[in-house]
Order: sequence, then C-alpha cells, then structure tokens
Amino acid sequence: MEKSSLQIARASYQPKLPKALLGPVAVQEGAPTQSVGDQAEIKALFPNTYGMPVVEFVPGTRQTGAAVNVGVILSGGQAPGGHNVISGLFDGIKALNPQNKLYGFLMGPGGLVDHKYVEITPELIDEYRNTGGFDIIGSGRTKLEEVDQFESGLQILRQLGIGALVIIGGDDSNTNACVLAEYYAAKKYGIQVIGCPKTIDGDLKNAQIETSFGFDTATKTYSELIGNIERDCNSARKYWHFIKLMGRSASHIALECALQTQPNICLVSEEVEALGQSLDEIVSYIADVVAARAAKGMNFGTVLIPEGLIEFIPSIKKLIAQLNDVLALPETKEMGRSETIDFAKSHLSAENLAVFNSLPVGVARQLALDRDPHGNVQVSLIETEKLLSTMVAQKLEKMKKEGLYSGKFSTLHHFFGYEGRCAAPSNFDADYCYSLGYNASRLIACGKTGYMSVIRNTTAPAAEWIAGGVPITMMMNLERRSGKVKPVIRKALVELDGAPFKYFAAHRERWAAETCFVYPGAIQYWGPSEVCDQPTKTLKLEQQK
Ligand code: FBP
Repeated sequence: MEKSSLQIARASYQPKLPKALLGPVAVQEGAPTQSVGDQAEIKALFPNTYGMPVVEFVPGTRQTGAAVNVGVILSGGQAPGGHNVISGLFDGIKALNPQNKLYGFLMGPGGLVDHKYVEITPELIDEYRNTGGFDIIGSGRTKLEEVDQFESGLQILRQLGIGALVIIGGDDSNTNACVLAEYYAAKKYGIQVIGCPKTIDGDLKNAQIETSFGFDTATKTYSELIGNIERDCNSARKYWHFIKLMGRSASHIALECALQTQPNICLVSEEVEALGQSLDEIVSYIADVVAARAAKGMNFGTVLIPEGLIEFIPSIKKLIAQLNDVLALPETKEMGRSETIDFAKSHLSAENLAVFNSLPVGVARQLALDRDPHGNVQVSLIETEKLLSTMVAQKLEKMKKEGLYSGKFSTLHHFFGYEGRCAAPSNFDADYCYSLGYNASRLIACGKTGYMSVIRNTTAPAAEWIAGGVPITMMMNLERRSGKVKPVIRKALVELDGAPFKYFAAHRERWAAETCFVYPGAIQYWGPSEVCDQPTKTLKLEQQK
C-alpha cells in the first residue's frame, strides 16, 4: 500500500491513555442502574443484563483476566478513529496475554452471520494505526436482531475460540449489541458482548457518554471546508452558499460547525420542531436575512442546513411516521417503486396526503421509498439545500414585487458528509478511540457483557480521563420503529436549553446581520496544544462546570 507523508509520519504516533489504563486495573462498581425510560418493560426484555452497575477502572495491582480470543465488528457509517479503537483493543488484549487473538468480521455485522473474517495480526494493525476509514475490515448496516443470526454467529465464534465480541457502532448497532449480549447471556453461551460509541452524528451521548467518536474530526473537517467557503464568499461577495451537513437526525454537526465558523444562518432541526415551524416559515426566515443583508449591500452569505431538517418539520414528521407504518406492511415487500408509492398514498390520511402532494416530486419519492435496514429515511439523499434555495429565490421574487427586497441572489450548493467520515483522526479522536478500544479489553478481562466502553472527563488532558463501562440497558427506552414498539438506545438530540445551543442563539442575530466568519483551517496534528488538542466547542460548552 502506497502511503502519503502524513500517513507515514502519523503511523508512529502513540495515542495517549487515561492513567488508570496504563497498568493493571481494579474495578469500582456503582449502584444498580435503571433504564432512562420504560423501566418495567426494559427489565422484562433484558432480564440478564438489566440493572448492572456502572463500573470505573482505577489503577490496580494485579492484571485480571484469562486468555481470550476476541472478535470485532465495525457497524454503520464510517467515523474517524475506528482503526484506533481496533488498535487499542488489539494492544489491550495482547497486554493481557500475548497469545490472545483478535478477529475482525468483514463488512459489518453481516460478516459475523456469514462467517467472513480475518485475523488481525501485528503487521495488519500497524498498517492502520492513526488512520481514518474503516477499511481494515469494512463496515455494513446489517441489523443483528434475529435468533438465526445470533446462532449462526455463535458457530463461528465457537470455531475461532472467541469469548468476547466488540461491536463498534451508533445507537442502533449498540442496541443490537445489547440484544445479542442478552441472548448469549440467557443461553449461557459464555460469550461477552461489549459496545463502543461511534458516530460522526454526535447523537450517541447521554449522562454517561460525553461524545461519540468521530464527531470531533468530522466537524473539524467540515468546519475547515466551511471556513474556506466563507473566506471565498467574503472575497467575491456574490454568492449565497447553501451547505447541507450530515447528521441523520440530530443537528449536533451543524451546530458545532456554526460555533466554529459563525455563518450567517444555521438551521437547527430541533428548534424547528419545538417552534412548530412550517417549510414556508423557514424559507421566510432565510429570505428575510438575505433581504436585510442585501439592503446593506451584502449579496452574499452562508447557510448551514442539518441533513435531518426535513424530518423535523412537524407536518413532514407526521407524514414520515405514517409512511413508516405503511411501508412496514408485509404487502409492500414484493412491490416495485411506483406501486409502493401508489400503495403508500392510498393509505395516507387526508392531512398527510396533502403534505405529500405539496412536496417536490423528488423529495416526496425519497420519503416514500428507500429506508436503511434500521428503517431510517435516507435523508442524505434528499437535496434539502437545493429545495430551500429554490424556495427562497421564489420568496425573494415575491418580496421584490412588493418592494421589500432589492438585490441579487446567486446560489451555490454543497453537501458535506462523506468528506469527513474517513478523515485522519484528530489528536482527540486518535487518543479517545484508542482509549475506548483499550478500555473494552479491560471490560472483557473483568467478565462484563452488555456494557458500553466509556471514557469520561474528556475535556481534561488524556491522562485524567476516566475509564469504565456503562450497562447498555441503562440508555434504553421504548420507541416506535418500522411500525413496532422496540427497546432502543435513546438518541440524543440538540437540547435547546443546553449550553451549545444557547451560545449559538445568543450570537446568531449578529452573525446574520454582520459578517463574523471564523476560519478554523485544517486539523493540525503537531504544533501548539491550543491548535492541536482542543475538543469540540460543543463538548467544552457542555462540560463547562
Ligand atoms: P451512523 O449513525 O451509522 O454512524 O451513520 C451516520 C451517517 O453518516 C449519517 O450522518 C448519514 O445520514 C448516514 O450515515 C449515511 O449513511 P450511508 O452512507 O450508509 O447512506
């Protein structure tokens, strides 16, 4: 494999670990835990893995744990740092016992079910240390939820002598990890299952998880690009840039990028929902900012749009909820695309049908068709940035006729998502991910299953990070998915009374009226700590005591 100079230099970076993980660990267990919601139901569904205590590792005197082979799976969308989770896990299990082997299942959970795997050798892992991407073993979105899949997985785990499986994934994949842990525990198969919090979306966080890995690098990468666009925008002064940012549901990515780059407008889906805004109201808000800037001779600006926006507009949210139920009906399974759309339309309420018919054909089709295996609308395929800019242009035309606007409105469109998902991990993500993986090996060594690997106190230097584990059931509640009520990890949306949003809300009027762009530049790996080692603004604001 040919390598760039950065890859070569970066390969020798030794990620930092929390002090507690530098040598043998002792385990401190907290009180029994409860799920965040629907306690009785979750307890009944997870009788073997419910109520376990939160654990924290502290420096110990004796290394615990017998020899064990471990399997690892990368699940869902790529996020910077996945390779470091695997290298941390590899180093962790080798430190426990050099005979321990690590096997990677290929292309996501499907690799476990279909028995496709590779042994992760020292030579292989050394090729991937501190690199972006998930290409060491690939990733996939196969949902692990059927007994047949669990049993098929068991066969290969047994064949390879694997006693513990680490699933690196987002909320859906960790939900599945928990279901698998419960199943193997109930059957007394002696296979532990540990999760690791991954997703650039930043929505797998809660009182125990401060941030999901990859969010730091992805948002820094997008912010670099947005800053570059802002500087171009401020130089040419002739374009409005509509920039859609990944983040399937929550707007954490858009908000973090706004905090870093101070654009003229940033929409926050959670606020749109809370205010009950219609598409027309959102368009009017943007048009008013454009008109106000034009009145001061500024026919340029930047607008950040979270990918999931469309799902949060209350009327569209209701429509999607009903579409999800209709699309889950067995008769749709064999239907072609047009037939499915006709079938869906014929089952919609009058109100939802009116909303469906009011949407541009392409958007409506997207809402009525493709779902990912977890039942999510594939919002990354919907061109919200173009939808909004077209509607704003129409509104400005109308305002022009009414004498409320005079100016030029030329637009350019961008969608940033894939540009950041496999970026070389920042120092934060390199250290955080390595620690998560290493920590997972310690959870395995002390016999835990149904736990998520958790590293806290992440705004402090790495040595002071707190390592431990949280029972996955603790993060669960019941939600309606694909027409059924299911136990799932509660997704963390942007909190409108949280410090990051409040900071944004306090500044956005000025950012809209003036030009306050900030240009963060590229991620730096070597240099002054205030440039290289800063966590996200979201994390800093949230953790500010
Ligand atoms: P995960 O939640 O699996 O980490 O994926 C996040 C994400 O990058 C979303 O931001 C985006 O909507 C989605 O994946 C796109 O996935 P795909 O490339 O598989 O369509």
